[in-house]
Amino acid sequence: MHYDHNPRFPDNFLWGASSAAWQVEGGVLDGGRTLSTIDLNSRTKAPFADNSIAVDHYHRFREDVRLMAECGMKSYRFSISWSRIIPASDGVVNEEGVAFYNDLIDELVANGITPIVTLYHYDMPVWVDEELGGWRTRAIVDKFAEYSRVCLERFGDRVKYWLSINEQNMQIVYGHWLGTSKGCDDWFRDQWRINHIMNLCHATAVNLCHELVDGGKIGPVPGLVPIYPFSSDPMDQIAAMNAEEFTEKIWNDTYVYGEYSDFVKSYWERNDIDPGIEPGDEDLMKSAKIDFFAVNCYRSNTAKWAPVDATPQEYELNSHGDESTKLKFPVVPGAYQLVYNPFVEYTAWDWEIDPVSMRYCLRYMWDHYRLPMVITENGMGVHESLGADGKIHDDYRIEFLRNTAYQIGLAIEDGCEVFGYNLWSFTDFLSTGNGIAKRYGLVYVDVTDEQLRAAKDASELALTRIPKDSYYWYSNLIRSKGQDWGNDFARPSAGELVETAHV
Ligand code: BGP
Repeated sequence: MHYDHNPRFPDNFLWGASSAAWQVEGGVLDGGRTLSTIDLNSRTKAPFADNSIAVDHYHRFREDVRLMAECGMKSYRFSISWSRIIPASDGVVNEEGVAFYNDLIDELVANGITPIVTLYHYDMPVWVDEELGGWRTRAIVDKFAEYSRVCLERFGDRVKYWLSINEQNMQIVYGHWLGTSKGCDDWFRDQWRINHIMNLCHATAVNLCHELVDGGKIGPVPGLVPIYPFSSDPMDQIAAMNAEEFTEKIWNDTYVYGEYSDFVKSYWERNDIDPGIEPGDEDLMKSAKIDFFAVNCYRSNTAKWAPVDATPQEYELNSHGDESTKLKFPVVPGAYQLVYNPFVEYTAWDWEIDPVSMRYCLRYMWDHYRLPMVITENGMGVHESLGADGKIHDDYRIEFLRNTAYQIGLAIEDGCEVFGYNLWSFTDFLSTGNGIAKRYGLVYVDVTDEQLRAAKDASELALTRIPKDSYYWYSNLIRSKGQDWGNDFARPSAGELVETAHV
């Protein structure tokens, strides 16, 4: 579709930014918190810093919220650290942890910023893993319910948008990278049991939210990477559909329909996989009606047919953002292989720079599920350091974000219901695997992985916040309600810019 006007965003559109507790907070043992498995995982990622200090949002959240308010932000999506709320298996609620999130939420609300809260963003308490077996046993379902209940009861008077589990699909697809496969000896089969237990936790949280939070709405947060077929060869189309099923559609279908699709059931049968479904499970899953989808979408993938006799290859991420760790695309014989897309450019981490994928993703999700959507992650991770003038002139990020925001606007014009854009991220903080070397922020945090590793605690570091050019650009876009795209706005890749784009 071509439109002869700039896209229009709803008046109450939630322009914001996003984070996760374990990546931004630091203070991993402060205020009664105990360690989570991802804290331990992050300690194995040298030369990158672990998350002990992160960017010290735990102590500096008031400064961060002030900067958000000055930017004009309308929402902030963050996660709660389970081990800050319930630090041990005795189940006793840590009032200091509750107080921290109460203060953060109050500060946001006082500044007119809507909180959007994730219950689980990769940070499993060590006690849940060691004493209960983590996601590996059904014992976690009750514990997750107890934890969710505390969050919903204590914060639900002010928090109306809740997110259950961040990127459940990615936690299964990248089980080794994200640590979900810990303790499993047959990941090929075990992943489906773990996934089922996650579905039960998700469903329980959905029902609890509806029961406990007056006006509360809740949704899952799939990590979506739209899949394009490499060519018009019919087998490339089937390969794209296969890749889509195995990386995201299986999860989205289950959230919406509360039952597993025929596609995945047939796959389990052929591969002798028992996902551990017990009587009553599908009733629980069916009863949990989600209100919206939270969408994490950064990029696209391209799929090609992989013959049955192709050599299998596991996904290997480019984890350093340089030539030393070139990415290896997965090859799944008889299903699909992912390949480079000649039509898009790539970041130093080999992520596709493809703003149009956001419009595709929103259209796809709307056509399949007809549920409102809020974007909870999207952004560009790059190596950055302060210039001679002490600033960051990140025109590359501005170009990426505005082309993406424009595509969101086009998707809204196309008829999709989208109520917010929470980009990743507000300040720089630790990337999932790359410390602070991979920066996404609108606000630079003046620290390196080396300094973070050398410091004993946050008080030794200045961790100065310096707004980048993208911060001011975003502020203008928000204040103009999505009309001021900047004077040097270039034609977006979908080619649908019209004269009035220059405000
Ligand atoms: C998403 C995760 C985030 C975040 C982001 C960027 O999948 O939900 O936690 O890390 O990806 O990824 P990375 O930090 O690896 O660049």
